[in-house]
Amino acid sequence: MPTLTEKILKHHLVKGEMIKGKQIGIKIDQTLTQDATGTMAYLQLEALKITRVKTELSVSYIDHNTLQSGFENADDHKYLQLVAQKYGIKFSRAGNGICHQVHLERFSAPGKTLLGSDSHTPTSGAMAMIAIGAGGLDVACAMAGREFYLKSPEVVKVELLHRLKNGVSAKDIILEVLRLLGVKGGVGKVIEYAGEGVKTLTVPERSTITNMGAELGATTSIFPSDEITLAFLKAQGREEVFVEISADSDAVYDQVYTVDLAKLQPLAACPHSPDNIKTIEQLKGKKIDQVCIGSCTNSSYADLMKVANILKGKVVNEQVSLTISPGSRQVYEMLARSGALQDLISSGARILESVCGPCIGMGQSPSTDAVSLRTFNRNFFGRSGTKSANIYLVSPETAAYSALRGVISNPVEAKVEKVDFLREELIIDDRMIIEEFTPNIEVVRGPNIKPLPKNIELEDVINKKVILKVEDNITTDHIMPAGAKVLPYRSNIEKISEFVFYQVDANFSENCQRENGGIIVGGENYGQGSSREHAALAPMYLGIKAVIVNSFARIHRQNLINFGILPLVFVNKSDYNKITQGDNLEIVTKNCLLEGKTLLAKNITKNQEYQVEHNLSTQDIDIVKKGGLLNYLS
Ligand code: MIC
Ligand code: SF4
Repeated sequence: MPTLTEKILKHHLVKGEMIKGKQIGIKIDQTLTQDATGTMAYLQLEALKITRVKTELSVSYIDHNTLQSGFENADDHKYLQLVAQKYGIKFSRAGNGICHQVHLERFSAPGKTLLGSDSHTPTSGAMAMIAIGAGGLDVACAMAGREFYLKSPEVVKVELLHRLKNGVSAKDIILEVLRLLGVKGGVGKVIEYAGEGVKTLTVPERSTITNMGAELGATTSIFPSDEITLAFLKAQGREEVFVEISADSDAVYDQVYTVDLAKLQPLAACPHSPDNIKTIEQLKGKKIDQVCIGSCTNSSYADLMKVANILKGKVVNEQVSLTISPGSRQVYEMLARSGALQDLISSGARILESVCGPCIGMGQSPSTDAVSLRTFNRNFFGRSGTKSANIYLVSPETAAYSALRGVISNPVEAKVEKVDFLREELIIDDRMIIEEFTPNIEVVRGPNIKPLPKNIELEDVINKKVILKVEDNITTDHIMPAGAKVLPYRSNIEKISEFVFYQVDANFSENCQRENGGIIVGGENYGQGSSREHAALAPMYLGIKAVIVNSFARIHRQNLINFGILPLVFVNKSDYNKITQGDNLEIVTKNCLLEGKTLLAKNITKNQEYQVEHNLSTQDIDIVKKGGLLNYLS
């Protein structure tokens, strides 16, 4: 009867019972971090005072901050390399590839659990893993051997029928699922793929789907392991980790959706949300200025070979700038060996490093009002670095074909033949992954790596101004933007806090300092997107005590708890409309913050009262009361 998700969770269950919606603690087998979230995660690991990581495998990747115009990133990388060596963590050097792509290729293993300080960690769900994104502190705790807490999820089945037509790709499948479920349709759920269509998809194709399941707000997404999984592992020289694992044939799901692959057509997510889906036929002919191919969603060897086949012998349209970022060094080398790199270069494509690059706003910000087609997973407002730009998320085929024509074009018309890339022998070379354990090594911190800020215990009465009121679907890119200007300060909370909400309200940080903190009020799905705990840590530093919204995204809510900020939800959603920015709110927590009980938020300015619920477990209440998880554990 169990689903695949239930099988793996049950096998790893160490705390609680698997009752939907109730908190459970699971054992984490593997962790991953990347450099933009990693410095904080490892500063936190150091505070946990262990001598060696207790997981089966932990990997630290350098892939986000690699454009260096100052010393900050270089210092971070040095720190990360030393700290990895001190605690016995594998270290994937800059240039080796994007964490999710490399992890999928070199470390993913069916039936295992993976926790990563990056929201796209579910990429490895393509290999039948329960792979979950979380804040750095949760990942640090997992490395220290602590179980990871989550709400026992609902399981949604997406049944895939038939096979894709030429020119239609895995990206179109996940865009269709996003059209069906929306950006908050996956909250509290795991999305399990099943059906005859599964066998028609290779592991990299499956990983495009599980990767972008993050945009559904899902806890994770997962495919069963089968002969396709085994073939991938064999090609990677790692067949010894294979186990066959899938849902029972009579498994019971909370919801079921069906996608007929044969009927799918190329799709695009239009500005500024991954669920704003239109068909390419509807958008056809729209002039474009830029095309970016890559990111952890679509940068596999198979993806880039499809791109090379489309570009071969042609030149990119003169009005378009095309960049390509291979997902890993393996992909890059394979492109070179096969000769496809030559085709890409000849076409005028600008080949970038094997890193996140433009996806996180590190370079390639589009020109004013530009239309940019990207094979990435997020087109949130301002994320590209240009507020007036319009970003469309598409498949590699659509991106490449459109780059040639200068307008959005339907790749079905390109008539590119399907190629079976698994038949080629892959280049396997792990020399860019360092594995050392030197417990006595001195860990050097550059001047931009500041000590962790500490929170105080929760006050008995929170009496603060609503310092900011925002609408639905606020992303962590709104709260704590990334990009070339801000990313170098990920290890310096005092400095990075100057940028909190600055695209929404340029005075936010100053206002917090003047008012000695405050309360934030928001709508639905507050905190969607990235796992960056800086979106909780920096507001904590600025004195934010509570966030009251109509609903939260999972990772951000947990990050708020981890840093001692009360996450509250309006019992009556319409109360959101009654509050004005600047109102004074009072919330009594002493003797009132109890499991299963609601709290009262009094609007002193307007003489109103609102019921708010916290949905915190007893453990989470203790964590918030102490001012966060690190205080709780020490
Ligand atoms: C992202 O895609 O938004 C990021 C950058 O990878 C983040 C992590 C971060 O902010 O460092 C994520 O997805 O969690
Ligand atoms: Fe990197 Fe973009 Fe993937 Fe985030 S979504 S890990 S920034 S490639």
